[in-house]
Amino acid sequence: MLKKITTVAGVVLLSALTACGSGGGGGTASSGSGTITMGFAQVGAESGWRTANTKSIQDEAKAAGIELKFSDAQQKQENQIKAIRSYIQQKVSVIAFSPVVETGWDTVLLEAKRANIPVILTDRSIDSDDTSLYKTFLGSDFVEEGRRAGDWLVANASGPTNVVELQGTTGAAPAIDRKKGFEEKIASKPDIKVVASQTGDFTRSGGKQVMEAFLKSQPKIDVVYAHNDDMGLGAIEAIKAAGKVPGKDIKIITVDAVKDGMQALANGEINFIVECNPLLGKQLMELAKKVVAGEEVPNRVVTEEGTFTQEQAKAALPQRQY
Ligand code: GZL
Repeated sequence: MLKKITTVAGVVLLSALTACGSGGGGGTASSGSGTITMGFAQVGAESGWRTANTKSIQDEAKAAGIELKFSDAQQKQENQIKAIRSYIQQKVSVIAFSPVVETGWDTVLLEAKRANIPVILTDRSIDSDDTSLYKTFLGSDFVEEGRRAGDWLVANASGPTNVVELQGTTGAAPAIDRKKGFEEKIASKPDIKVVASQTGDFTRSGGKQVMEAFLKSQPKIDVVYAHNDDMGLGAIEAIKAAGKVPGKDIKIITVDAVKDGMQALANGEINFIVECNPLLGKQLMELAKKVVAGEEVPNRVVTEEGTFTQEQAKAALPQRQY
């Protein structure tokens, strides 16, 4: 009995000591075997882009030998904050997350800082005056993505052009910035007007519901500008149900370039896609190793991405990873 209890106690004690021994004060905490542990708080699983982003992070953590603790917040900020607090308590080596919205992070990130656990922002950034709360931000330039969408429309619109906009999640950096970049560019052509703009929350169902309402309320719609492919694909369903031809009667511009979006582009139902690269995993793990080792990293790491026309989509589809 004693041996058994000792063994059990021994195991508990050993694992506790291992955890405590390596985790004292966080920061360089690891699983005890020198392995880096990363706590990742993901936004959710709202879109094809997010699915590809999650796979990239999980695959690249494995490839890098980083022990990944992963959570899905179902697009709720309070769930991301809970996950970050849990990672702090577990004394992970590093925390990474994609902030679902730009604001409301200072308190929990201060807790991570006081626990000496470095934080990396990935995909989306935060709007905070205190840039000491995170080591770096790895992700796209969403304003530039909006500009690219606006540039295409300015080059391809003729005469009065009514645009309806399907915005991403309210308060999210990509929604705020893609709107900003697009408006900056179409301002050069007063004939182009955004006659309606509403959030579809980056989901296919959200895009479909909002587009159904726009089709009922707007006498003339020439273009849909959707902040991601999934909302654009939902809009296609609504446009077809209204007896119109997507890509012809109503032109569609989206952002992401995930496989379903690229297929619709190749089929002529979408007219132009601005790429937003979700494959951030490899860069994230390289940054994490540097940050845990106390090495300097750039404040900002911008991902490479392009744009696609219908012809370019046909050529690119066979090689697309996501
Ligand atoms: C952009 C990312 C956005 C995608 C959407 O980096 O945050 O969130 O464009 C996703 O598809 O839902």
